[in-house]
Amino acid sequence: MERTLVLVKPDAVKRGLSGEIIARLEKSGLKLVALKMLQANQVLASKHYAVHKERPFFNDLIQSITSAPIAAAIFEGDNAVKRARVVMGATNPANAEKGTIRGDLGLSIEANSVHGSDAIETALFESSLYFAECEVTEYNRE
Ligand code: 3AN
Repeated sequence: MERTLVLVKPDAVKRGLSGEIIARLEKSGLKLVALKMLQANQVLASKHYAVHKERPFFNDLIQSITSAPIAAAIFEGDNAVKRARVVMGATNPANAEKGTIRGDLGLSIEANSVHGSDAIETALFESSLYFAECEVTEYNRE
């Protein structure tokens, strides 16, 4: 069974959209198996975004993800990585379709409300940054 890591980013937490974003993913049929709020520090954020280290926007990315709390979640389901990204929409809200999280709620490419893992291996790595194994639950969704 596939899992993916989702982060409700600071811009969305601050606008009171954590519940709505998690609800949209649940309503898509994905099963919520882990959930917490935290404020990421530099070390955690740098590990998460290490792949973007050479990009010009790296420092801004670290600054923004650590600027306020995030809501971290793991969703499970067949094809969870891809399905979560479809619900989220394109990275840049300007290109994201209406009806997607970023299309409806995203403010800009920096403040795009939500992060979702982009591959199964990335999801495993990112999930391990935010959750201990004992924090990931098992139950039958009805
Ligand atoms: P996604 O999160 O959709 O997989 P990535 O991995 O390409 O997108 O980018 C990671 C994050 O970096 C994005 N969520 C976005 O907030 C930020 N980002 C991506 N491209 C840019 C850019 N050109 N300028 C500023 N921030 C960017």
